[in-house]
Amino acid sequence: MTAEAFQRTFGFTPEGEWAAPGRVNLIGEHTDYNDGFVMPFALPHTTRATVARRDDGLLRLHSSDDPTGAVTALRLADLAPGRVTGWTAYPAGVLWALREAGHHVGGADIHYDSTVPTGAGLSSSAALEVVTALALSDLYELGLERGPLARLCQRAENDFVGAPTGIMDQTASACCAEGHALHLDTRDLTQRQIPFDLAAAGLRLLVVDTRVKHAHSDGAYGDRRRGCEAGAAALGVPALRDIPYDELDAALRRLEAGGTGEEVRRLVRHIVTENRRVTRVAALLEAGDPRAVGPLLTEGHASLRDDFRVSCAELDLVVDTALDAGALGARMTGGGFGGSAIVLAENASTDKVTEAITAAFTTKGWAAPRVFTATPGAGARRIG
Ligand code: GAF
Repeated sequence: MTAEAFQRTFGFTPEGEWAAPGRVNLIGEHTDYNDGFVMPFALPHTTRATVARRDDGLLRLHSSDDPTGAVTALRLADLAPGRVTGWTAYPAGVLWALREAGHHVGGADIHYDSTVPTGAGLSSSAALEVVTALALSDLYELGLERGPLARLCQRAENDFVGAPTGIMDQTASACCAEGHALHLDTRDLTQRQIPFDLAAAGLRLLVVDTRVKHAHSDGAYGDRRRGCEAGAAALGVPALRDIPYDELDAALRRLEAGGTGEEVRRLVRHIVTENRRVTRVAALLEAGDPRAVGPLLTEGHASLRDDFRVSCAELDLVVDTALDAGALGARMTGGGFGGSAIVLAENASTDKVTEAITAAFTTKGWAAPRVFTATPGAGARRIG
């Protein structure tokens, strides 16, 4: 119980308890910083926060998952980008972003615990940000809507922590609904909740956490982002979202004729084809045909591997092995360079697929991946 852990840590009773989930992205990768479409769903795994307000301008943070067991105390007046490092930068960034946006937020004591796997590309940091923002919005009666709350958390991550991410993960954690995938237009933040009940169709979605995170991933994310922006600028559009699928070939020819290199042209092709895959997956799910989603997942992986170049040997091995073992489709999910892959499979073949993946990792001499079935859970909420 986090309330008991709060009591043990701070010596008094918290005012309430909140939860925010991690996410899996079904389709729409690296499209969110191109004003494009994404379709994540929330995991049942959550980060929980028990919270009490303080009136002395102090923020005290403690987490069951922090092996040091330390309570970090920060003065709100001292919060500034780059000044806080480690996991406490995420909640501190939320406090900073709230105050930057003009909200009257005082101090807080917060205890966290989490079942969201960390370093697995399943948005444990967004869950940490969103649960903090929701708790403070409720306690300080800020009345933040979920969309602006997600934006504020993105600001914390971009400007305080210094990671140039898009809006997908925070919106997924804040806005997803149980039993649904969230179709999000990252340009205007319009949302559609799409029923996503694979069990009813005799299917399962496996998450395969490779347990690797390659060191260059952070820098490579920024490189891809800059490459996409260069592509949009060369095409004279505000964002790659503005290149329709049926104009892709012409756009690529124009880029080549104008001297834009192959690397940027490949990034453009991924974003334009990926936006179309999101639209097609949404249509298939809405038409009640989830099996047909499989090949689009696999196509998305090939595009991320060959065009966007953010996959790695471990993710490719999961995808190839799952397909060989009879999966309907598979792809990496999240930013890439490690983290997790997803596998869509018939109920009856999930054991075979899981065993094949584990065996393939053993053959390579790699640690076994962690595999679980993902069901779409609820978005952030007050739980106590
Ligand atoms: C990471 C980022 F945080 C997201 O904004 C998104 O760009 C994703 O990578 C790739 O789709 O999770």
